[in-house]
Order: sequence, then structure tokens, then C-alpha cells
Amino acid sequence: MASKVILVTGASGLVGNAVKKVALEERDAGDKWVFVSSKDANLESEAETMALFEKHKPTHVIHLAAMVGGLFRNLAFNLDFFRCNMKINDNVLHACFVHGVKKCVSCLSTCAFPDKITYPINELNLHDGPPHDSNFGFAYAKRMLDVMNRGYNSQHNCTFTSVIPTNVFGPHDNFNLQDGHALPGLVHKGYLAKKENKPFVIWGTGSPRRQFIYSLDLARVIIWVLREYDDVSPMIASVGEEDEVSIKEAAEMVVRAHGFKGKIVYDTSKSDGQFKKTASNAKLRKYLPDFKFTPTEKAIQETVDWFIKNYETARK
Ligand code: NAP
Ligand code: GFB
Repeated sequence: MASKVILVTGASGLVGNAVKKVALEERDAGDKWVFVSSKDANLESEAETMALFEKHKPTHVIHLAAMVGGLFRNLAFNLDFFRCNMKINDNVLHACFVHGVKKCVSCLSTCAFPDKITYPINELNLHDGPPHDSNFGFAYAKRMLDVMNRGYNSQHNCTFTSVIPTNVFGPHDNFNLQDGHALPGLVHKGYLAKKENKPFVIWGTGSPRRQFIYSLDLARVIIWVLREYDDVSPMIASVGEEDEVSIKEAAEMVVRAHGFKGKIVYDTSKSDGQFKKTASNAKLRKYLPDFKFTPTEKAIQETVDWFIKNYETARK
């Protein structure tokens, strides 16, 4: 009899594939892992969500499913990001409650933190003011996940918690130029610029700053939280502040990874979005003082190699 039945929603995405890889590597013989995507159930539907839980009867849940996108998709669909994610999160947490799930670990995002704040941000700042305008819909829906976790705990003593990643990247990302995030967008553009001998275009000024976490490192943190962290309050999952880089520096790492030798240009007609969202990982370090993050340059090289090898099937 499996000691845990662990249901992973959003398993076909960037973070989901990383959790699958790490879970299968770390395989704890007693656990049964169930990886699902929207093909198994549309989590915006309460009925389909309940049926999914009825079918798999999970004891533990890693809830990753969401409407996700980079700056430009958020700018275009703030309302959809709010409504779609509110429905998904309400359905999943309610199904967890109805099915007596022992622990659920969900994913927020550091873009949910207030925009006008003293950096670095920490977990206690989550509700201290409005988020950046470019992604208010997504940000408020993510904050409501934390509100629901606290509600299920105070009213029903549930252990539903969350991690708060910074910008994530890695294999199986969404490399669509319009909808995706900066790093997969730059990886894709680097590939096309080299193949078509065209300039490599960075959108915006290149000066905004980000902390990028490799999907495989985030997956290790999420699985540790599932096994060892029993607090409802969220935990930031991020590299240190010292590893924050500018978009320009990140783009230069992508250029080196592709071995691109051509012209690099900036399209400053494109928005820069939020200048920075520097996060402190002090809470994570308190619990995991020896956690080793993959160096960003090495992780970008592995992502570029994965994209070149899987170009035909990659999301783009
Ligand atoms: P992703 O690659 O876009 O994957 C999204 C996943 O959600 C896919 O498996 C998708 O299934 C599933 N999904 C979407 N809508 C669904 C629906 N209505 N019903 C059922 N499943 C649905 O996203 P990701 O980057 O891995 O993000 C995973 C989690 O990390 C999300 O909660 C996200 O907010 C959070 N996060 C991501 C980042 C980042 O930089 N990527 C940063 C911070 C936090 P299909 O493949 O079937 O569509
Ligand atoms: O990763 P990104 O789309 O989202 O953009 P955010 C980060 C920065 O990269 C912006 C610049 O300053 C962009 O101008 N950039 C340069 C590019 N080249 C590109 C490119 O080719 N594609 C993209 N997308 N950007 C998101 C939030 O904010 O962060 C989401 O909107 C989510 O809700 C995500 O939280 C993690 O970091 O600005």
C-alpha cells in the first residue's frame, strides 16, 4: 500500500516536468506519483476537478497548474489571469479539503509582492500594498492562494502551504516569443538569430534585474517542502540576492551558450515591466543552509542545449 499518493497538477509544464524528473530520480519506493495536465481535467471546472480527485484519491498534492505567461502576455490578459487562476486554485484547494488531503504545496510568484517596497522583499511583505501594474491580475490571484491556505488552516486545520519562486527557467519551458518569459524568449531568439544570421534582439532596455531559479532546483525545494515543511506560511524559493542579474547580463549568457557572434540590438519600444523584485531567501536558507543552486550560466547552457535538441517539439 503506497504510503503517499502524490498528485502533481500542471505536470506537463516547465516546473511540472522538473518535479517529475526529480521525483523519479529520488524515487521513494513507498510513494505513488500521479502526474496530470489539462488533458486529464480542466481545473477551471469544479466537476472535472472533483472527478480527478475521486479517481486518484491523493493523500498529498503539488499544485502547479495555472495560466502562466511573461510580461507581454500579462499586459494583454490581466483579467483572464485573475479569473482563470482564481477558479483553478479554488477548485483544487476545495477538492483537497473534501478529499482529506494531508498536505498541498502550491506555487505563488514573486511578482505577487508589492511593487513599491524596500528591497529585499521577504515572505511577510506579501500583502503590504499593490503589485506592479503589468501583472495585477495574476498577482492578486496568487495572493488569494495564500489567503485560502490560511482559511483552510484556521477553519479546518488543513496543511495547505506554498512556495514563492522568482523567475523560473529550464527544459520544457514555454519558448513562445509573445507569451513566454524573458529567458525562454531570449533562448529562442538566440537560436533563430544564429540560424538565420540575423541580429539578436533584446526587448526593452536590458536594465531590469531578476533572480532566475533553475526549474530542477525549484523542483528539489518543492519536494522538500512537501516532505518536511508543515507550516502554512509561504516560503520564497530563490537564489541569493547576490545572484540577481540584469536582463542584459542574462542575454549575454544566452549569447555565449549559443556561441552567437552576430549583432546584439535592443528594442526599447518594448516595455521593461517591473524594474526589479529582489527577494530574500533567508527563510529557505534557515531550513536548507547547504542547498546548492545550479550556477545560472551552467543552467542556461543546459537549457539552450535542451532547446536545440528538442526544437521540433518544444512549446513555441
Ligand atoms: P507552464 O509551463 O505554463 O505549465 C502550466 C501547467 O498548467 C501545464 O501543465 C498546463 O497543462 C496546466 N494547466 C493550465 N491551465 C490548466 C487548466 N485549466 N486545467 C488543468 N491544467 C492546466 O507553467 P510553469 O512555468 O511550469 O508554472 C508552474 C507554476 O509555477 C505555476 O503556478 C506558476 O504560476 C508558478 N511560477 C512560474 C514561474 C515561471 O517563471 N515560469 C515563476 C513563478 C511561479 P497543459 O500543458 O495541458 O496546458
Ligand atoms: O520574464 P518576463 O516576461 O516577465 O520579462 P517579468 C522580464 C524582462 O525581460 C522585461 C525583458 O524587462 C522584458 O522587457 N525582455 C527582454 C523580455 N527580452 C525579452 C523577451 O524576449 N521576452 C520577454 N518576455 N521579456 C513576469 C510576470 O514578469 O514574471 C508574470 O508578468 C510572472 O506574472 C513572471 O510572475 C515570473 O519578470 O517582468
